[in-house]
Amino acid sequence: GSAAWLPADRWQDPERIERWRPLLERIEARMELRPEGPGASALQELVGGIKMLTGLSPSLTLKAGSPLLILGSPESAARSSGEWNTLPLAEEAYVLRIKMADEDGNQACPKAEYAILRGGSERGLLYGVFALLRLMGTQPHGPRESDIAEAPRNPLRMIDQWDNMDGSVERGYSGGSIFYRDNRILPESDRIIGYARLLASVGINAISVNNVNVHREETKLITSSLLPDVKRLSDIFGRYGIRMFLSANYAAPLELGGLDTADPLNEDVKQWWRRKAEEIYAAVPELGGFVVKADSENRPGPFTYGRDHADGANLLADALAPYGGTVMWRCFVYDCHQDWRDRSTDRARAAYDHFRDLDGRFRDNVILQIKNGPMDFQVREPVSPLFGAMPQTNQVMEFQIAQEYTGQQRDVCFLVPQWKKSLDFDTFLNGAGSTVKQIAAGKVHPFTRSGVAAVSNIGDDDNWTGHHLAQANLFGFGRLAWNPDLESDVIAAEWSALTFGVDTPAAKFVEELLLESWPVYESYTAPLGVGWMVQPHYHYAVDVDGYEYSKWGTYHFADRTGIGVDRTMATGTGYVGQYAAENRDIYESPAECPDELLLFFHHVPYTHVLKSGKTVIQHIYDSRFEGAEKVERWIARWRELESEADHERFLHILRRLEGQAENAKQWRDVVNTYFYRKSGIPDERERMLYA
Ligand code: BDP
Repeated sequence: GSAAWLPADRWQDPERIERWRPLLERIEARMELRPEGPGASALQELVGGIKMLTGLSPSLTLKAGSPLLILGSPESAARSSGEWNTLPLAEEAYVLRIKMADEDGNQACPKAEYAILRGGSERGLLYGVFALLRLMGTQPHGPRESDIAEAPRNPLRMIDQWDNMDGSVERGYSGGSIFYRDNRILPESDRIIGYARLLASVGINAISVNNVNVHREETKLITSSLLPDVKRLSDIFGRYGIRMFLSANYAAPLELGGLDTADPLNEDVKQWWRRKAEEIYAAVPELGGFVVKADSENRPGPFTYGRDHADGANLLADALAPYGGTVMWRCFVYDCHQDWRDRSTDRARAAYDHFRDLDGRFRDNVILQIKNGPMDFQVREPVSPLFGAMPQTNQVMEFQIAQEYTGQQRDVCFLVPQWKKSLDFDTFLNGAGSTVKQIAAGKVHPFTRSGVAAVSNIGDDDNWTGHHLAQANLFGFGRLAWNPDLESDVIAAEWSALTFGVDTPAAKFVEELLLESWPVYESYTAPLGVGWMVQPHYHYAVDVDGYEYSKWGTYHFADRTGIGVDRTMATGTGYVGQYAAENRDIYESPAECPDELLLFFHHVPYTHVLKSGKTVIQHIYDSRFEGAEKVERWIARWRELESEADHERFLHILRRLEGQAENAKQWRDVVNTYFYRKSGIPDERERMLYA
């Protein structure tokens, strides 16, 4: 469990070891080795990984030079020439060449001759080492001749912890924090180092280590008493090429500085942040900067002083600029105390309405961090219309790996296909091809900083993520952040092979299950993009009307004739108008709007016929039955694989699946009964007891 997808077990097949052996007995490293640098970690990971998988202990020679590793015969490697050798590499890039011996000789047992790994920097080398270990873990029959050149597509690949200093984790489903306990930062531990390794192994290069809701204790992270510990933490991540950020409290000048205002245009406030930044960077010179949640869900912000969010973000950006720091300013800004008053108060509109017109006013070291959808990490949402709509303002897209609304790591829900749906979405904001992934990569607008960020799903549970299978989401986010073109099935297959052994029946089944899991989760929960039918506050388990009459702006408007939120321009909230014409016209029309988002955009009668040919009401009934049945089938299949996985892991997954089956049945029964009572329309297939 705790090794997750990193090398943990010895290969059982001696032939596999033989095939790799020529590469694994001697390693020549060329670099200026710094004990605390990512180059040292790269060597450690490589040698440790080789030992773990094969039992071999490579002999190591170290020479000066640029980051380069030669595995196997350096004499043969020296003879090799080619692009890999001369290609100029970006800092985080690597090239890996594996050369096989006797290509046309011993086909039955081809052996490797040498491998060369070059990094654009020590970090590039580290990513290359992890890629090589991944190859070793996923190629069942030994090495293959390869020439791989890789560079990450997204400049920023960031993880946000929502950890609190009391040791709890907001929306954490895997135990407590690995970073804090009793309002103190924990000493260096295997967990913290292990986490840095896991993140680096999938190419993550930044992390924010405290909750975006910055309360009293966390506000003190930027004070002299805690900065030495912050530095210690930052050094651990630094060894793995990961830059650390802190979430900052917008009201810090009041809470720490004793000022009576946090007005971003006030000179004393500006001065306070400048001095604070000087103090912080004297202690932690490599700090990435701040993540800020302002004017959202009761957090303080510039609105209090009648200022806008460009004023607020620039205040902090100016303070951090002399040290190269960045402000990640979140756009999750909406009024959580309002009811639906008129069309302008549709919560889905809020981010765009608050930020769009501020384009061009933000400093260069500000990045707007925008949730993937306009609401809040629901099972299905359209892409946020703000993403890409501010050509002169740096942006990152924010995803949630923690399964807050997608089963809380009790139910399986592999989110890679959901994220890909967002990343592949064409916004048309700069003509066709303005996909989210291209915008995030900085290829559509002239962004100086951009990429993707995501809320972490780990805690101090032995297996990191509560549900074993939820590890696949952390792995998958990193892989996608590195290369958004990777297919979901490739990512699922990689993770399953690294976890359950390559080509094993357990790995194959888990791969299938992962790929089915998001559609299955969607099929037994809230239908057709409507969202929010969860228990208030907890967000797990069904409560159809739980949020219907509250002030959170999260409604489904089910009545006796129909359901859904009218967000059209013609008769609804006008939210649809925030999209480029190509998308707007599709969403505006109930006939063209994709089924899966129909109720997000339209209020329709229960008898409305979907593209699938079913009525909305029959779709609701059928899909809830199908989802619950599917989970039962997973359980039956998993039971057959009992001898294929280690017993503890087998049982753990079985128990979780059984819990999921219960949850799915409850959703099915509550949702179906509710809609039968509202609509009075019976199930065509008469599967329900109308008690
Ligand atoms: C919501 C969570 C809440 C977070 C908020 C956020 O329920 O705990 O603080 O998002 O992203 O999904 O700020």
